Amino acid sequence: MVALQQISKSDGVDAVLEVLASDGGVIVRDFLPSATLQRFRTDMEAHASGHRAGSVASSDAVQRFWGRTTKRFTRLAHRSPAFIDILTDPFYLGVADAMLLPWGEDYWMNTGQMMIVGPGERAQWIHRDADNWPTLCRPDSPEATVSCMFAISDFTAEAGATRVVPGSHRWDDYSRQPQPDEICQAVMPAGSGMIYTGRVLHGAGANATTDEWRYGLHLSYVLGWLTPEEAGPLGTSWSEVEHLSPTAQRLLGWRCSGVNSQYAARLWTVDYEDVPVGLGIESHP
Ligand SMILES: O=C(O)CCC(=O)C(=O)O
Ligand SMILES: [Fe+2]
Repeated sequence: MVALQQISKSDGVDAVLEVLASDGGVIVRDFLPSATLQRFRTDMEAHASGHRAGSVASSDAVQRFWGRTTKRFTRLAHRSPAFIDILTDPFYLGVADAMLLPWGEDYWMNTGQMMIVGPGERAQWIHRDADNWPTLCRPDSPEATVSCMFAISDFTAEAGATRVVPGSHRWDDYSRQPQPDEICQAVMPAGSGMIYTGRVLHGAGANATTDEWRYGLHLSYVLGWLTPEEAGPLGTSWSEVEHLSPTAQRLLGWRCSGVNSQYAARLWTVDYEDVPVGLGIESHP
C-alpha cells in the first residue's frame, strides 16, 4: 500500500524538501495554529453557506473538474483576515523559496481557493497542477508551482481527502495513468496541510457516502514570470492590503516583480513603476 509520509512543522523545511524530492507530496500534521484555523474556518463557513455548488461555466470539462457538488471560491484575503497569516506563513514560504527561487527572481500567489467537496461528489480526475503551464509540466521541467492543501475540516477517506500518486513527479512518461494501487489519500486532521509539487498527480477524492462538507484550502505559489490562476489584485482593494508587508502585497499582486532588483527587468508594472506608485496611491519610496 502506498502512503504519504507525515512530518511535523518542527522537523523543519529541509525535512519537507527531502520528502517532496522523493514522493512529490508530504503531510505536515500541525501546520496551522489552532487560533488561526478557528478564525479562518468561521469566516469560510459563513461565506460558504450562501455560495452555490458547481460552476456556471458552459464547458462540461470545467464543470467536472470543478465538481458538481463542490463549492469553490477565491478572494480569500478579502474574505478573511486570517488568510493573510496562512499566506505569509514563514515555514511554507521557506519551502516555496527553496522550490521556486532557483527558477525565477520571485514568485506570487497562484491562488488561494476554497475547495469544499459536498455530499454526493464523485472523484475528480487525477491531474498535475503544473498543467496550467503546459511547457513546464514535463519530466525535466523546472518547478513552476508549489501547492498546499490545508485541511480546514478533518480530511477522511470517505469525505474526499485528496488522492495522490506518490513519486509520479519523477515518472519518465507524464502521459501514463496511475494504477489503482499507486494512489493513496491525504487523510489528515483539520489544521494539517499536504504540501505538493505541481508535477505530482493528484485529485479530489469522492464524497459518496457522508453528509459532510469537506473544507479544503488550496494555497499555491507560482513563479513571478507566469500568469497565476487567480487575478489576485482584482479580488482585493488597496485599503485591504496597504497595511500588509511588501511580501504579502507582492504575493497578492499589489507590487511588481523585481521591485528590489538590481537588474532592470520588472514585470507587472503600472506606468512602468511599482503598482502603488504608478497608480499614484503611494509616493516614491
Ligand atoms: O480538492 C482537492 O482535494 C484537490 C483539488 C485539486 O487538485 C484541484 O482542483 O486542482
Ligand atoms: Fe489540483
